[in-house]
Amino acid sequence: MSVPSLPADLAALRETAIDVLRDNDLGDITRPSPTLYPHQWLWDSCFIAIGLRRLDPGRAAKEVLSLLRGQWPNGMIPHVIFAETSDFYHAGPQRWRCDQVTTTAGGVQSTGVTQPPMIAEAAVRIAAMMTPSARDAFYRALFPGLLRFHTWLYLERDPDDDGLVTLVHSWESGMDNTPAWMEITRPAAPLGVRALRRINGGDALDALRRDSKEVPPDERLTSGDLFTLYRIVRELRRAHYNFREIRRSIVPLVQDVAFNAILIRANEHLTAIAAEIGQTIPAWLWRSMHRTREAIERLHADGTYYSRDFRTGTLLRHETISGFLPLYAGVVPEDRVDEMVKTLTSPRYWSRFGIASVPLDDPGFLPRCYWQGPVWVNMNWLIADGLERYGRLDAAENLRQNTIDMIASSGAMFEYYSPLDGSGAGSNRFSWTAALLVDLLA
Ligand code: 9YW
Repeated sequence: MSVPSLPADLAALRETAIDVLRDNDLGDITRPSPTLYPHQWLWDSCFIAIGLRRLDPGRAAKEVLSLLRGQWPNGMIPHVIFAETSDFYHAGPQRWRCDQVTTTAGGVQSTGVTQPPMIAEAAVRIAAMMTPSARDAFYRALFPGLLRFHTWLYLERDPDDDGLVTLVHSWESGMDNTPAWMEITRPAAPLGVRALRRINGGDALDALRRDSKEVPPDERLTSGDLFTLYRIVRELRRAHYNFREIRRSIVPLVQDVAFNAILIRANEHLTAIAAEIGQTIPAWLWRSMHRTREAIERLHADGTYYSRDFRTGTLLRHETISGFLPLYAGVVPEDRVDEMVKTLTSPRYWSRFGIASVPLDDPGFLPRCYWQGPVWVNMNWLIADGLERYGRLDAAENLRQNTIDMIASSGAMFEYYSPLDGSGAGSNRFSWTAALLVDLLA
C-alpha cells in the first residue's frame, strides 16, 4: 500500500524503512536488527506489527500471533524467543537454560523473563485495518493466549494483590540501563572477582561484547553493567524463574512505572477484545486490572511518576522518560496534566528531535548511550499517543513531526538518536524505527 500524497523525499524515506523491514523479515517474525538482535523480541514485534499493518495487515497479525509460540505453560510470554539462527547474540539460550525448567507452546527456546505487554495495543491497531471476518478470526486466535498472559502477570507478579506488577530484571522494562533500574541493580548484585577479571582481561570479554564492535562502545552498556545484568540472570536461573523463589534471592524487584502504565492500556484493550468476540474476563482478574489503575497513583510524587522498590516500598526517585507513560495509560488526573506537559515540553526533555530518555540536566545524561539520554522512536510514539488522548493535539502533532524530521535528516533507521543534534546511534537498520515511521507517515 503506498501513500500517494507523500512528497518525494518522504516517499523515498518510507521505501528505506520498508527495505529495512523486508531485510529483517524472518518469515512470520521480524528481528529487531540484522547484527545486534537476530531473534524475536516481545515489544519489538508489537511496534513492528503496528507499522506492518499499514503494509499488510495479515503479515502484521502473524507477527503478533507468533509470540504465542514462546508462551510458557504458566502463561508467561518471554521477552526473547530465539530464532533458529547461528547469528551471535550475547545472552542466548545457554545463558538462560530455560529448557531445564519448562517447555514452550511452539517448542522454541526462550528467555525466562517478559517485556512490556504491548500485544493488546498492537492487536487492536491491526484489527482496525482488517475486514470483519479476518478481524474476528484474528481475535479468536489471539485471545486465549493473551488472556493467559495477563492472568500470569497478576498471579505470578502481583501475588500480594497490590495492584502493581513487579519486574525481576531491567530487561523486562525494555530499558536496559535506565538509571532508576541500574541504581537498584548495581548494589544488589556487586560483581565478583571472576567478572572483574573478564572485564579487565581481553579475549573473554571481547567474545561476549560483539555489540561494541558493531557500534562504538560508548553507545552501549558498560561492561560492568552488562555483567551485573548477567549476574541477575544467573540468580533467576537458580530460582527457576519462579517469583516465590526469586523473592528470597538478591534479585532487585521493581514495580516499574512504564510497564504498569502499558499494562493498564493493554487491560482496556483486552477487555474490549473479549467483549467483541463474546468472551468474558474472570471477575477476579477484572478486579485486579481495576486495582492497577488506582495503584499507579502511589507512584506519583512531585508532579511526576517513579518506579518503586517492591521490597521496601520506596520510590526510586530518579526522573526518566518512564514517568510520562501514565499519560499513555490515561490515568493522570486532569489537574495534573498541564504541569506534566510543561515538564515534558521543557528543554530538560524536549528537543526538535523528540523526548530524551533521561533529562539533559541529569548528571548521568549521555546523549548517545542507550537508555541514558537518547531519543527512542517508540517512546515518542507512545507519548504522542498520550498527549493526543489528553487533547494536547499541538504537542502530539509536533512530537510526531519532529520524529519524522529526525529520521529523515539522519537518512537511516537508527536504534536511537542524540537529543542534542539528532544524530543516529546503535543499529542503523532497526526495525521498530522503520515500522513506526511507516505508521507515522500513513
Ligand atoms: C537486549 C531489542 C531490544 C529492545 C530493548 C532494548 C535492547 C537489549 O534491544 O535490549 O539485548 O535485549 O533496550 O528495549 O527490546 O531491540
